[in-house]
Amino acid sequence: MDYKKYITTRCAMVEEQLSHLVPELSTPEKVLFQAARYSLLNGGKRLRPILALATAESLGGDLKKALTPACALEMIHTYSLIHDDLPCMDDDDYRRGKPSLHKAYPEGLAVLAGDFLLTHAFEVLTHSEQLTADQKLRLVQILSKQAGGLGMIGGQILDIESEGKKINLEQLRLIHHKKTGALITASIQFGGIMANASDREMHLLEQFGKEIGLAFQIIDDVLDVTASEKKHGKKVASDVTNNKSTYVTLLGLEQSEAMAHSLLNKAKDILKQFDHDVSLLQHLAEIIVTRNG
Ligand code: GRG
Repeated sequence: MDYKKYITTRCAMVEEQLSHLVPELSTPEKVLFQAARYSLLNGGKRLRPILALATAESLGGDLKKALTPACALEMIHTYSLIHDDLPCMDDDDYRRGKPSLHKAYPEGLAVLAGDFLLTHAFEVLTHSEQLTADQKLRLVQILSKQAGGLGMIGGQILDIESEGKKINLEQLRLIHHKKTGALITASIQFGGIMANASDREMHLLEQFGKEIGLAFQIIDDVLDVTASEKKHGKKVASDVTNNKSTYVTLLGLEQSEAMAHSLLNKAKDILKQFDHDVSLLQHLAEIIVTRNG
């Protein structure tokens, strides 16, 4: 399989569907939709939807049916970035090389655009005609748990509480598991639900998601230090200037990369337990760990 082509084609499908799900309006609410589209259609990697689609396709699910749930994941991801950039959070002026939403639009509108994308993710999930009622329920359960108070938002709170404090590796692992890993795990679980995976497969998918979710964040910490400002779309080493503990500040670059590779190996071992051909997932996991931007 041409993996590069797989990513490009799925990325284009996701972007087309996102544009359809959050359209340009001519009603009085149009500025809200415009602001949401500014962030949503602003050239992210689309990692989470691609992981969901790849998991669904690898396990025999239907690509078209999986598209809207995959987009719901990207809406949640985008809302988290919009809110994370706000002055009351990380106060980042740039995202993906462009002004953050609250810099391009009034701050209150940025808050509301984030709120809208969070709410809209659940609306599109429950309206998705091609899903069974059971699938919709399970997707809503997974997304609300992984993005919620003990998942992504919980991770953000732990992160805020840890600022300026010395934390150990175990505390940092927990923050990353929740803040970043939970939504990546949800993406993999979404693929399983769309493919009607067995309980055993769902369990394996969850374990796989946890390993690559953490590996993704460790590499993000590494790239924060090593990547150029242009490639990463934000100030280099912003974690360090923000006085945040990261894998790199706790372990150094070399050991952080080694840890990400060790997680990748664990993830690959989990994939070996599937009866289906899951080589696509293996390659995506490798890309996550070896990426340079
Ligand atoms: C609910 C306010 C709020 C925050 C939740 C997820 C999160 C916590 C904040 C987002 C900020 C952040 C740096 C999270 C770590 C995860 C991460 C590396 C996000 C960037 O994801 P990519 O690289 O982004 O997939 P693109 O731009 O490619 O979509």
